[in-house]
Amino acid sequence: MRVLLVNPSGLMYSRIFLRLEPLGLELVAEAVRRAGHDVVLLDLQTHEHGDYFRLLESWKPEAVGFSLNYLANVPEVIDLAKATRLRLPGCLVFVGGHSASFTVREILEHAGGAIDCVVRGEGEDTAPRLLEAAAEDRAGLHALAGVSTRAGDGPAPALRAGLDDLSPARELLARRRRYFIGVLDPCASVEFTRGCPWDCAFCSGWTFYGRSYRKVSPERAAEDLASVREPGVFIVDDVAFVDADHGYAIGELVERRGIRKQYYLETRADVLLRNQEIFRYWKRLGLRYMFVGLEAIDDADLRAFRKRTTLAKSLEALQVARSIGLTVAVNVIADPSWDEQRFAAVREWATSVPEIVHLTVATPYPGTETWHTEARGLTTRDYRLFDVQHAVLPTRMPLARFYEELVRTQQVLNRKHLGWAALRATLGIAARHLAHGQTNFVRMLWKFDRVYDPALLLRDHGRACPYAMGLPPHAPTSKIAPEQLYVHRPAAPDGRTPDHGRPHAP
Ligand code: B12
Ligand code: SF4
Repeated sequence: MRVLLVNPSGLMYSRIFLRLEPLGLELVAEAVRRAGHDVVLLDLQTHEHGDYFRLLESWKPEAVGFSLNYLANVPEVIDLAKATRLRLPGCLVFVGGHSASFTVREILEHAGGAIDCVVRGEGEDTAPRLLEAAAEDRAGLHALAGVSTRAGDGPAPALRAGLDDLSPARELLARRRRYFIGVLDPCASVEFTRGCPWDCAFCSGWTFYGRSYRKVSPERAAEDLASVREPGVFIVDDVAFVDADHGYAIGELVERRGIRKQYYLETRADVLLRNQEIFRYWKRLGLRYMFVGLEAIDDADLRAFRKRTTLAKSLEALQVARSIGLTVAVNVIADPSWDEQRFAAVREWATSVPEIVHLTVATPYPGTETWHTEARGLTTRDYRLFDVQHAVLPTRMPLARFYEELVRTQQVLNRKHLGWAALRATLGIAARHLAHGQTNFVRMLWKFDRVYDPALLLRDHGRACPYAMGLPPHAPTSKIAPEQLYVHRPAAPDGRTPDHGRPHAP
């Protein structure tokens, strides 16, 4: 079959700080290719919708699969699916990815028949099975594990037996030089582990994988790194180096093979504190930048998020990162209940520390616990606003004021780390990038004010809402059994995945 796999456009965040390759979709592409299909991969972060339609016209794919990791991309994907159905009525249209797995019924409903099915959970095993089954009988697809159609839901998908058998089909992506994160320009992505053993209330990282945590073997991880051509590498793991021994085992192979890269990773403050030495070791191997999900600068908020750490630990972790010589970006979650004083306190703190402080807005997402406790208070059901930059819950201050304070606080980051200040600090690096024709980093330095603008944020709320998100099926509750949120279910003691069907019906 001719199979076209598509990643949707970038969101607000990726208009400035980063743009990264769709690693999950590349893995699905490799699995589909191995099953004998012709695969084309198109990333709309680096291409236009016009390129997509031209491909439909010229290549006439028999199947199109969209990746939907981000909720804010739902309307775009639904509209593309509808346009695809009109142009190629017989084409199999399917959708997979993180957010798609938590909004199955809504997506199928909005598409009104333009999407044949949604793949829930990991796509590497399910997508080839789906294509094989679709060639025989499209009416029975909902019998497949991890597949949902308008006719029903197949059983819960099994977790993949291992993560070592596939390498991402990186070479299928054109315009790879457009992927970057900060000064790592260009930058590729790699995966060392999958899943997260914690259970933060606002996060769906753990519910997607049924709170499982799996490792790529050190040999496979090193092999993948060796095959990467870019000098920068983003490690996509939710929490890097939870298992220090695993990190050492990969690192030793990286050393032995003489692999030299610059790395960016994300981790938790408590993991950094507990496993300091592994971070020091990777600094020697090229680790430069680290993102720490601080989330709050007081203990009450940390408890509310069930972050299972304290502010003292977070601040100590920042000290450790500084002592290792790493550049650290942290995230703080702005709550809609914040007033001027609270924003001012965060501004003061952000100005006083050397770290890059990002501010995102508390957003209940399907698949999280907060979705079940807070979704009823939503002020909008427009998917496009669920990008952690917009306020989707009632704000204590008038919304316009909230955005003014939010952007004013985000401006600290702009003042400290972007514009001329950043250019002066990175003159050598910037000159080298430009000499190699890499302009992503230098261009990002002056984009802040065009993207982060209170008036633009407010204006987005006034747009007509093309598709309204569904709400949780029951009354708000303070507690929901985690298993009800899982897409993948942990294996039963006998090693089999329980066959329960989809986690929660809308
Ligand atoms: C790495 C990462 C990023 C990276 C790069 C992501 C990228 N290029 O795709 C960066 C740092 C850029 C990023 C940014 C953001 N992220 Co992010 N990110 C992640 C993270 C940690 C891992 C994603 C990943 O690469 N996983 C590894 C690959 C192998 O898995 P995968 O992509 O999920 O793909 C598998 C399946 O989903 C499925 N699949 C995927 N696509 C398809 C397509 C088809 C057809 C099929 C069949 C299957 C399929 O099969 C794949 C293989 O098993 C996830 C959390 C998580 N654990 O999923 C959050 C996550 C996806 N991000 C999230 C958020 C909120 C953001 C931001 C909005 C944050 C912000 N501060 O603004 C931005 C938006 C960026 C944008 N799109 O423009 C949320 C999404 C919430 C939501 N429901 O929308 C998540 C779930 C984190 C969370 N804790 O809640 N992110
Ligand atoms: S926020 Fe981070 S630590 Fe918490 S569950 Fe999500 S991925 Fe894990």
